[in-house]
Amino acid sequence: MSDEEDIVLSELNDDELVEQMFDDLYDGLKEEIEEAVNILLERGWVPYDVLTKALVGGMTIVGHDFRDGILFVPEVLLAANAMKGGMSILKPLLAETGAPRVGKMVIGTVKGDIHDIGKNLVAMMMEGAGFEVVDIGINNPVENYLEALENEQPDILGMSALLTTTMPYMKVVIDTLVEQGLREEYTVLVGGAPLNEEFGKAIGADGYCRDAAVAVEMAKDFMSRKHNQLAG
Ligand code: B1M
Repeated sequence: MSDEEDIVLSELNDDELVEQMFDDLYDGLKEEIEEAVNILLERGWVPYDVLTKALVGGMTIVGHDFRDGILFVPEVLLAANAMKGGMSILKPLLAETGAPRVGKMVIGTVKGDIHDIGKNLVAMMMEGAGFEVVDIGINNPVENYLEALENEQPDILGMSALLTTTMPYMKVVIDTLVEQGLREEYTVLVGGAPLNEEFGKAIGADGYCRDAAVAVEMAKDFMSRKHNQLAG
Protein backbone atom coordinates (compact mmCIF):
# COMPACT_ATOMS: atom_id res chain seq x y z
CA MET A 1 0.00 0.00 0.00
CA SER A 2 1.37 3.45 -0.87
CA ASP A 3 1.64 6.33 1.59
CA GLU A 4 -1.10 8.08 -0.36
CA GLU A 5 -3.61 5.39 0.51
CA ASP A 6 -2.83 5.70 4.22
CA ILE A 7 -3.90 9.33 4.38
CA VAL A 8 -7.24 9.95 6.06
CA LEU A 9 -8.23 13.44 5.00
CA SER A 10 -10.47 14.11 7.97
CA GLU A 11 -7.58 13.46 10.37
CA LEU A 12 -5.41 16.22 8.90
CA ASN A 13 -5.43 19.68 10.41
CA ASP A 14 -6.49 22.58 8.17
CA ASP A 15 -3.00 23.46 6.93
CA GLU A 16 -2.13 19.83 6.22
CA LEU A 17 -5.43 19.30 4.48
CA VAL A 18 -4.93 22.30 2.19
CA GLU A 19 -1.42 21.03 1.38
CA GLN A 20 -2.90 17.62 0.64
CA MET A 21 -5.51 19.26 -1.59
CA PHE A 22 -2.72 20.91 -3.58
CA ASP A 23 -1.24 17.43 -4.12
CA ASP A 24 -4.59 15.85 -4.93
CA LEU A 25 -5.50 18.57 -7.39
CA TYR A 26 -2.10 18.15 -8.99
CA ASP A 27 -2.80 14.43 -9.30
CA GLY A 28 -6.31 15.04 -10.63
CA LEU A 29 -8.02 13.17 -7.78
CA LYS A 30 -11.56 14.49 -8.08
CA GLU A 31 -13.17 12.40 -5.31
CA GLU A 32 -10.47 13.36 -2.81
CA ILE A 33 -10.87 17.02 -3.71
CA GLU A 34 -14.64 16.80 -3.25
CA GLU A 35 -14.20 15.08 0.12
CA ALA A 36 -11.68 17.68 1.28
CA VAL A 37 -13.94 20.57 0.19
CA ASN A 38 -16.74 19.06 2.28
CA ILE A 39 -14.43 18.64 5.26
CA LEU A 40 -13.31 22.28 5.13
CA LEU A 41 -16.93 23.42 4.88
CA GLU A 42 -17.89 21.22 7.85
CA ARG A 43 -15.06 22.85 9.79
CA GLY A 44 -16.65 26.23 9.19
CA TRP A 45 -14.56 27.52 6.31
CA VAL A 46 -16.47 30.03 4.21
CA PRO A 47 -16.95 28.85 0.61
CA TYR A 48 -14.94 31.76 -0.79
CA ASP A 49 -11.87 30.76 1.24
CA VAL A 50 -12.15 27.13 0.18
CA LEU A 51 -12.30 28.33 -3.41
CA THR A 52 -9.42 30.79 -3.33
CA LYS A 53 -7.07 29.29 -0.73
CA ALA A 54 -7.43 25.61 -1.55
CA LEU A 55 -8.67 25.22 -5.13
CA VAL A 56 -7.24 28.28 -6.89
CA GLY A 57 -4.06 27.91 -4.83
CA GLY A 58 -3.68 24.34 -6.07
CA MET A 59 -4.41 25.28 -9.65
CA THR A 60 -1.68 27.93 -9.51
CA ILE A 61 0.88 25.21 -8.78
CA VAL A 62 -0.48 23.14 -11.67
CA GLY A 63 -0.12 26.21 -13.89
CA HIS A 64 3.53 26.69 -13.00
CA ASP A 65 4.43 23.09 -13.75
CA PHE A 66 2.41 23.17 -16.98
CA ARG A 67 4.38 26.24 -18.04
CA ASP A 68 7.66 24.57 -17.13
CA GLY A 69 6.90 21.43 -19.11
CA ILE A 70 6.60 19.20 -16.04
CA LEU A 71 2.88 18.60 -16.55
CA PHE A 72 1.17 18.06 -19.91
CA VAL A 73 -2.33 18.59 -21.27
CA PRO A 74 -3.83 15.23 -20.14
CA GLU A 75 -2.66 15.75 -16.55
CA VAL A 76 -3.84 19.35 -16.53
CA LEU A 77 -7.24 18.23 -17.82
CA LEU A 78 -7.51 15.84 -14.89
CA ALA A 79 -6.53 18.61 -12.49
CA ALA A 80 -9.15 20.87 -14.10
CA ASN A 81 -11.73 18.13 -13.71
CA ALA A 82 -10.89 17.73 -10.03
CA MET A 83 -11.13 21.48 -9.59
CA LYS A 84 -14.55 21.52 -11.24
CA GLY A 85 -15.70 18.78 -8.86
CA GLY A 86 -14.78 21.02 -5.92
CA MET A 87 -16.33 24.07 -7.55
CA SER A 88 -19.64 22.30 -8.13
CA ILE A 89 -19.99 21.79 -4.36
CA LEU A 90 -19.24 25.45 -3.72
CA LYS A 91 -21.43 26.86 -6.47
CA PRO A 92 -24.80 26.64 -4.70
CA LEU A 93 -23.26 27.95 -1.51
CA LEU A 94 -21.75 30.96 -3.22
CA ALA A 95 -25.06 31.66 -4.94
CA GLU A 96 -26.97 31.37 -1.67
CA THR A 97 -26.27 34.79 -0.27
CA GLY A 98 -29.84 35.93 -0.82
CA ALA A 99 -28.56 39.17 -2.29
CA PRO A 100 -31.15 41.07 -4.33
CA ARG A 101 -30.71 40.90 -8.10
CA VAL A 102 -28.31 43.69 -8.92
CA GLY A 103 -27.86 43.30 -12.66
CA LYS A 104 -27.34 40.89 -15.50
CA MET A 105 -24.17 39.67 -17.20
CA VAL A 106 -23.44 37.67 -20.31
CA ILE A 107 -20.05 35.99 -20.08
CA GLY A 108 -18.05 33.78 -22.41
CA THR A 109 -14.54 32.74 -23.37
CA VAL A 110 -13.42 34.10 -26.75
CA LYS A 111 -12.96 32.30 -30.03
CA GLY A 112 -10.07 29.86 -30.19
CA ASP A 113 -9.93 29.49 -26.42
CA ILE A 114 -11.36 26.59 -24.45
CA HIS A 115 -10.23 27.58 -20.94
CA ASP A 116 -13.31 27.90 -18.76
CA ILE A 117 -12.36 27.50 -15.11
CA GLY A 118 -11.71 31.20 -14.51
CA LYS A 119 -14.85 32.19 -16.40
CA ASN A 120 -16.92 29.69 -14.41
CA LEU A 121 -15.50 31.04 -11.21
CA VAL A 122 -16.37 34.60 -12.18
CA ALA A 123 -19.89 33.45 -13.10
CA MET A 124 -20.27 31.72 -9.72
CA MET A 125 -19.06 34.73 -7.77
CA MET A 126 -21.26 37.09 -9.75
CA GLU A 127 -24.29 34.91 -9.06
CA GLY A 128 -23.31 34.87 -5.40
CA ALA A 129 -23.28 38.67 -5.44
CA GLY A 130 -26.83 38.76 -6.84
CA PHE A 131 -26.21 39.06 -10.58
CA GLU A 132 -28.11 37.02 -13.10
CA VAL A 133 -25.46 35.37 -15.26
CA VAL A 134 -25.87 33.94 -18.73
CA ASP A 135 -22.82 31.82 -19.53
CA ILE A 136 -22.31 31.28 -23.24
CA GLY A 137 -19.40 28.90 -22.76
CA ILE A 138 -16.10 28.69 -24.62
CA ASN A 139 -14.72 29.36 -28.09
CA ASN A 140 -17.18 32.15 -28.90
CA PRO A 141 -17.00 34.00 -32.21
CA VAL A 142 -18.29 37.57 -32.21
CA GLU A 143 -21.64 36.39 -33.59
CA ASN A 144 -22.31 34.42 -30.39
CA TYR A 145 -21.71 37.47 -28.24
CA LEU A 146 -23.97 39.63 -30.42
CA GLU A 147 -26.74 37.06 -30.35
CA ALA A 148 -26.55 36.68 -26.58
CA LEU A 149 -26.52 40.44 -26.07
CA GLU A 150 -29.58 40.86 -28.24
CA ASN A 151 -31.49 38.00 -26.64
CA GLU A 152 -30.52 38.64 -23.04
CA GLN A 153 -30.18 42.43 -22.90
CA PRO A 154 -27.64 42.30 -20.05
CA ASP A 155 -26.04 45.25 -18.31
CA ILE A 156 -22.56 43.78 -18.57
CA LEU A 157 -20.63 41.79 -21.14
CA GLY A 158 -17.79 39.72 -19.67
CA MET A 159 -15.10 38.14 -21.80
CA SER A 160 -12.40 35.72 -20.77
CA ALA A 161 -9.17 34.76 -22.57
CA LEU A 162 -6.28 32.70 -21.24
CA LEU A 163 -4.00 32.68 -24.25
CA THR A 164 -1.86 35.47 -25.66
CA THR A 165 -3.05 34.30 -29.07
CA THR A 166 -6.75 34.66 -28.23
CA MET A 167 -6.81 37.80 -26.12
CA PRO A 168 -6.69 40.12 -29.18
CA TYR A 169 -10.06 38.67 -30.19
CA MET A 170 -11.64 40.69 -27.40
CA LYS A 171 -10.88 43.77 -29.47
CA VAL A 172 -12.68 42.23 -32.45
CA VAL A 173 -15.80 41.90 -30.30
CA ILE A 174 -15.53 45.43 -28.90
CA ASP A 175 -14.82 46.93 -32.35
CA THR A 176 -17.87 45.14 -33.73
CA LEU A 177 -20.00 46.60 -30.94
CA VAL A 178 -18.69 50.05 -31.84
CA GLU A 179 -19.36 49.51 -35.56
CA GLN A 180 -22.90 48.44 -34.83
CA GLY A 181 -23.54 51.39 -32.53
CA LEU A 182 -24.01 49.07 -29.53
CA ARG A 183 -20.91 49.80 -27.50
CA GLU A 184 -22.55 52.30 -25.17
CA GLU A 185 -25.33 49.88 -24.29
CA TYR A 186 -23.10 47.60 -22.24
CA THR A 187 -20.33 47.72 -19.71
CA VAL A 188 -17.55 45.51 -21.04
CA LEU A 189 -15.38 43.76 -18.47
CA VAL A 190 -12.49 41.52 -19.47
CA GLY A 191 -10.26 39.08 -17.63
CA GLY A 192 -7.83 36.21 -17.92
CA ALA A 193 -4.31 35.44 -16.79
CA PRO A 194 -2.34 37.03 -19.67
CA LEU A 195 -4.29 40.32 -19.62
CA ASN A 196 -3.47 43.48 -17.73
CA GLU A 197 -4.98 46.87 -17.15
CA GLU A 198 -3.13 48.46 -20.03
CA PHE A 199 -4.43 45.84 -22.44
CA GLY A 200 -7.97 46.37 -21.17
CA LYS A 201 -7.68 50.11 -21.85
CA ALA A 202 -6.02 49.58 -25.24
CA ILE A 203 -8.86 47.43 -26.55
CA GLY A 204 -11.54 49.79 -25.25
CA ALA A 205 -12.94 47.69 -22.39
CA ASP A 206 -14.52 49.44 -19.41
CA GLY A 207 -12.52 47.39 -16.96
CA TYR A 208 -9.87 44.72 -16.57
CA CYS A 209 -10.58 42.28 -13.75
CA ARG A 210 -7.54 40.65 -12.16
CA ASP A 211 -9.71 38.02 -10.50
CA ALA A 212 -13.30 37.06 -9.77
CA ALA A 213 -13.52 39.23 -6.67
CA VAL A 214 -12.41 42.28 -8.65
CA ALA A 215 -14.95 41.39 -11.35
CA VAL A 216 -17.73 41.45 -8.75
CA GLU A 217 -16.55 44.75 -7.28
CA MET A 218 -16.28 46.40 -10.69
CA ALA A 219 -19.63 45.06 -11.82
CA LYS A 220 -21.31 46.39 -8.66
CA ASP A 221 -19.58 49.70 -9.10
CA PHE A 222 -20.76 50.05 -12.69
CA MET A 223 -24.28 49.08 -11.69
CA SER A 224 -24.46 51.69 -8.96
CA ARG A 225 -23.16 54.35 -11.36
CA LYS A 226 -25.76 53.27 -13.91
CA HIS A 227 -28.53 53.56 -11.32
CA ASN A 228 -27.27 56.97 -10.22
CA GLN A 229 -27.23 58.15 -13.84
CA LEU A 230 -30.76 56.91 -14.37
CA ALA A 231 -31.88 58.55 -11.14
CA GLY A 232 -30.14 61.82 -12.03
CO1 B1M B 1 -3.90 25.99 -20.81
N1 B1M B 1 -2.55 27.40 -20.91
N2 B1M B 1 -3.53 25.53 -22.68
N3 B1M B 1 -5.06 24.48 -20.48
N4 B1M B 1 -3.78 26.39 -18.96
C1 B1M B 1 -2.42 28.27 -19.74
C2 B1M B 1 -3.35 29.48 -19.85
C3 B1M B 1 -0.88 28.67 -19.80
C4 B1M B 1 -0.57 30.03 -19.15
C5 B1M B 1 -0.05 27.54 -19.20
C6 B1M B 1 1.41 27.84 -19.18
O1 B1M B 1 2.08 27.68 -20.16
N5 B1M B 1 1.88 28.29 -18.05
C7 B1M B 1 -0.62 28.64 -21.35
C8 B1M B 1 -0.86 29.96 -22.08
C9 B1M B 1 0.43 30.63 -22.52
C10 B1M B 1 0.15 31.91 -23.18
O2 B1M B 1 -0.68 32.05 -24.04
N6 B1M B 1 0.86 32.91 -22.73
C11 B1M B 1 -1.59 27.57 -21.80
C12 B1M B 1 -1.48 26.85 -23.02
C13 B1M B 1 -0.24 27.13 -23.86
C14 B1M B 1 -2.45 25.93 -23.44
C15 B1M B 1 -2.47 25.13 -24.75
C16 B1M B 1 -2.06 25.92 -26.02
C17 B1M B 1 -1.57 23.89 -24.52
C18 B1M B 1 -1.40 23.00 -25.71
O3 B1M B 1 -2.34 22.48 -26.23
N7 B1M B 1 -0.18 22.90 -26.10
C19 B1M B 1 -3.94 24.65 -24.83
C20 B1M B 1 -4.85 25.67 -25.55
C21 B1M B 1 -6.25 25.19 -25.72
C22 B1M B 1 -7.16 26.28 -26.24
O4 B1M B 1 -7.74 27.02 -25.46
N8 B1M B 1 -7.29 26.42 -27.54
C23 B1M B 1 -4.28 24.62 -23.36
C24 B1M B 1 -5.19 23.69 -22.81
C25 B1M B 1 -5.49 23.62 -21.46
C26 B1M B 1 -6.36 22.51 -20.86
C27 B1M B 1 -7.52 22.12 -21.77
C28 B1M B 1 -5.50 21.34 -20.59
C29 B1M B 1 -6.77 23.15 -19.48
C30 B1M B 1 -8.11 23.93 -19.54
C31 B1M B 1 -9.24 23.18 -18.90
C32 B1M B 1 -10.43 24.06 -18.69
O5 B1M B 1 -10.37 25.28 -18.54
N9 B1M B 1 -11.55 23.43 -18.69
C33 B1M B 1 -5.67 24.19 -19.29
C34 B1M B 1 -5.38 24.80 -18.04
C35 B1M B 1 -6.15 24.28 -16.85
C36 B1M B 1 -4.41 25.85 -17.92
C37 B1M B 1 -3.84 26.48 -16.63
C38 B1M B 1 -2.90 25.48 -16.02
C39 B1M B 1 -4.82 26.91 -15.56
C40 B1M B 1 -5.90 27.88 -16.02
C41 B1M B 1 -6.91 27.97 -14.91
O6 B1M B 1 -7.93 27.34 -14.95
N10 B1M B 1 -6.54 28.76 -13.86
C42 B1M B 1 -3.13 27.77 -17.22
C43 B1M B 1 -1.97 28.24 -16.39
C44 B1M B 1 -2.25 29.53 -15.66
O7 B1M B 1 -3.18 30.24 -15.93
N11 B1M B 1 -1.40 29.83 -14.73
C45 B1M B 1 -2.98 27.45 -18.65
C46 B1M B 1 -7.35 28.90 -12.67
C47 B1M B 1 -8.36 30.04 -12.88
C48 B1M B 1 -9.17 30.20 -11.60
O8 B1M B 1 -7.63 31.22 -13.14
O9 B1M B 1 -8.34 31.28 -15.56
O10 B1M B 1 -6.68 32.98 -14.65
P1 B1M B 1 -7.86 32.11 -14.44
O11 B1M B 1 -9.09 33.04 -14.04
C49 B1M B 1 -9.04 34.04 -13.05
C50 B1M B 1 -8.61 35.42 -13.57
O12 B1M B 1 -7.79 35.36 -14.72
C51 B1M B 1 -9.89 36.13 -13.79
O13 B1M B 1 -10.69 35.65 -12.73
C52 B1M B 1 -10.46 34.24 -12.59
C53 B1M B 1 -10.77 33.84 -11.19
O14 B1M B 1 -10.06 34.57 -10.22
N12 B1M B 1 -10.66 35.96 -15.02
C54 B1M B 1 -11.67 36.82 -15.33
C55 B1M B 1 -10.62 35.01 -15.98
N13 B1M B 1 -11.55 35.22 -16.89
C56 B1M B 1 -12.23 36.32 -16.54
C57 B1M B 1 -13.29 36.99 -17.15
C58 B1M B 1 -13.78 38.12 -16.54
C59 B1M B 1 -13.22 38.59 -15.35
C60 B1M B 1 -12.16 37.95 -14.73
O15 B1M B 1 -14.82 38.71 -17.16
C61 B1M B 1 -15.42 39.76 -16.56
